[in-house]
Amino acid sequence: EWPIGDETTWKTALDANDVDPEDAQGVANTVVHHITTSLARQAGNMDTLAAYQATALSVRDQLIKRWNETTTYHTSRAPKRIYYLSIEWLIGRSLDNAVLNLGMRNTYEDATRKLGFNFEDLLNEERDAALGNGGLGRLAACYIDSMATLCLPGWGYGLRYNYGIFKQLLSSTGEQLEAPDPWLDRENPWEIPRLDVAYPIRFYGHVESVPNSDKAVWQGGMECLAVAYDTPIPGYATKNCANIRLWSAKPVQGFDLNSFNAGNYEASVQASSEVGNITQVLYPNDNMYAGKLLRLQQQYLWTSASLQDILRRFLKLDKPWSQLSDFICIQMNDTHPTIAIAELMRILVDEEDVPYDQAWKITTKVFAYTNHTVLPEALEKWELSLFEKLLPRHLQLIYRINYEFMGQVAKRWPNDMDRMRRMSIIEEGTPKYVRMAHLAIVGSFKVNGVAELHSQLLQSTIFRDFVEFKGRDFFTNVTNGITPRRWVLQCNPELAELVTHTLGSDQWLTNAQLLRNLLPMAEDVNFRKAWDVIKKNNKRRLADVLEEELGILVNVDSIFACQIKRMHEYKRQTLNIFAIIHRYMQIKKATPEERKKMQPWTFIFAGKAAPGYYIAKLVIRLIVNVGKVINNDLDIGDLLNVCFIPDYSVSIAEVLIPAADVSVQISTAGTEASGTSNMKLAINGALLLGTVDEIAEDAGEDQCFMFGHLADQVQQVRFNNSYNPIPLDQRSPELAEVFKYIESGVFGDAHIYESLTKTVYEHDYYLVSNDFGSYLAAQKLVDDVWANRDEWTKKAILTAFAMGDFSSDRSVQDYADGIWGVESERVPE
Ligand code: 4GP
Repeated sequence: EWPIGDETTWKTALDANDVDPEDAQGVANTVVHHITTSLARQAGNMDTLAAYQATALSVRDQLIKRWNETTTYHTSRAPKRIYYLSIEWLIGRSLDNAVLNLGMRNTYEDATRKLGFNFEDLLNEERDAALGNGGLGRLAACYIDSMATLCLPGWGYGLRYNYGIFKQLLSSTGEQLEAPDPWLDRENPWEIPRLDVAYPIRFYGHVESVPNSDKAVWQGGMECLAVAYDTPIPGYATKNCANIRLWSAKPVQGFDLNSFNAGNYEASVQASSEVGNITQVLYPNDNMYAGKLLRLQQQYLWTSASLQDILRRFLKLDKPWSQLSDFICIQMNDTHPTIAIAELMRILVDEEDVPYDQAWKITTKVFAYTNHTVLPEALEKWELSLFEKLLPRHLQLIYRINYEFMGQVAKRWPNDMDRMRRMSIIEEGTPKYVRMAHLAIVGSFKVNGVAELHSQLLQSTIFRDFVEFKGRDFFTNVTNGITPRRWVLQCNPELAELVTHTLGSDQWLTNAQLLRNLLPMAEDVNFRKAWDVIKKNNKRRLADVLEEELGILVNVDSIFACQIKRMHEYKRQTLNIFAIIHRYMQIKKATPEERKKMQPWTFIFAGKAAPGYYIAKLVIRLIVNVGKVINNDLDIGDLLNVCFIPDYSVSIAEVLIPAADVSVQISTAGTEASGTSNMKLAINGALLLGTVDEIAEDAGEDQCFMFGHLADQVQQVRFNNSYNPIPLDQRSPELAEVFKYIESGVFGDAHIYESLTKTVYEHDYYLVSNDFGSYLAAQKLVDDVWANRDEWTKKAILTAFAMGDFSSDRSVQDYADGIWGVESERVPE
């Protein structure tokens, strides 16, 4: 039955909004409508920015329509839903991706051309949504794309930072400078403010227990609101549209006089700006936790608001709490949302009158936790006193959770104090800490790592005690993946076209395993020619950018070797730049005859260093200064170039990745949980030069250049480096030579780099010297294969088309089947 008003009027009006996806005039109408109304501009007074904005708004209309249909459909079906909680969403640009997923790319291109604009120019007006640091945040973005495409009923939840990851600038001496990224300044056409969807959030205050019950009353302190902003995410080849709901902190409407200092206007205004601070900026650390109060405020605001929202939806179903896990699953992307476990307990016990034991049963069926790193410096632990101040009730609940948990451990292993100390959620000592990973494990029904090796290492190292306690089945692996829509179709349209044409359909975009059918094409001369043309075009496009942005002229016939990722000691950009210096020294020494036999290389780096990470910033400085010397040395011709592209972003990656010949993945074995740039590079035909990597199995070892110590050797070598050190010139004579060269001042004042070389001279925790020789040898093998270009192309093709397993559709389906227990709910056509 029609709910309100006249049905015919409504339906006619709704139909009038429909646009035929093939109708360029219809699309142009909607764009012009936004130009003249939403933007209040005249047709004669237009620039590309305004044209981009109007086009984006027109696309957004399409998304909202699908979003509404999806929501209505899912509400009517009431399926189990999956909620993906991620404190980072590294989305990048949305326009191109949206029109591709809607199947309207050509129509929009046509329509905007007819209106006098070049679609590519409009795409370049868009600012990246850079609400993430690196792998973890980009993974979330790929996963929501796959959730939409697989038609899973699910949403993402995150924070709407006013400032995303900082903009990276380089000083004239090669130092990283950080500038804010006010990405919302131009307004964000992709978000829909939901000022009506807002939840109260409390911080600080005090707790009063309720006699003879598990309950307590938490009151006082500071109250604010979390307000929702929605970003619709269209699936590919489906009407389904998912959502990322981002929370923004706002003062309580009309000022709650208690929490905003009644009678003191100035203080209350200040309190409100403090509240605004909470969602001001993304913490710029990757694989590293910082322990700041504001970060804990962010985590609580986000998880509490998300839970309130999730439970409101559940309560509408009118089901008992005992059925909560039949209707919702919450996937925690790392430990950042772990406070949600205590928050759900608080809501159930304190507000919903559920007895503690029952509440715990309910809670532990809802959460699953993904770990993304074994690096100890990345494991979150909150100083207990800070935690207690901000979230006193949650700490009480965590004590109780820990008490019950320790009781179970003690029962199983009586008198094993050491084990209890290791496993406790509370780390004893001065000061004390709350260990979030332990809480996440104790409160979840499943824990997973993100690659085979990583998941094994988790179980044999940092979570070993928990494997003994929970059993092996409790831990699992879900290997990461990337979306082929953005990382092939959008960034490499010529390759996508070749694949679709050769396969006779575009189904590989939703079933990436079909790429395997193209493996035999490696033997087809014409296919290889077509492949080479595409790679060359992509390299030219990148070379143009390098010339324009950096003033560096590169040889497009050289090997483009890309190491594009956050700057981190464990990722060993050091190994790469030291090897480049070594290569440079070899070229300088070589006779003209010898030089003729050498292969030309262009090394490309991009990545940000955390602002407080001194050594990582020093590595950038070295790379830039080595580049200056090498790129300006006319003597070596075009045998070698080194480029550091500043301000790495998703949209820069989209230009870099299709142009790469070699994918540099050289972290110390066992330290990189999974890596995802490796997957994007491989599927675009870059050969893997690396230490251990799961993709080598699928690509075939023959296609890859592997080197270095293996994960199970690292501990021993590391121990020797520290306790039985041999001098560097014996460990690696080549590296010792490189260091001498740096110390001679070729790349600027030598002592600038002392603290960097010292890390290798002394403990060499990351095995740079131990792997240096074999890295050089692996590069030599690359040289040899490059000399036979046909063989190279074959390997590239065999690599790319073996990557079907690394589609995020596969990963997300694995989660859905193995952990979430949710099923596809496709909106009917
Ligand atoms: C990253 C891991 O370092 C990377 O190997 C993995 O591919 C990615 O997560 C997604 O799973 N971890 C982080 C972090 O970004 O901050 O821990």
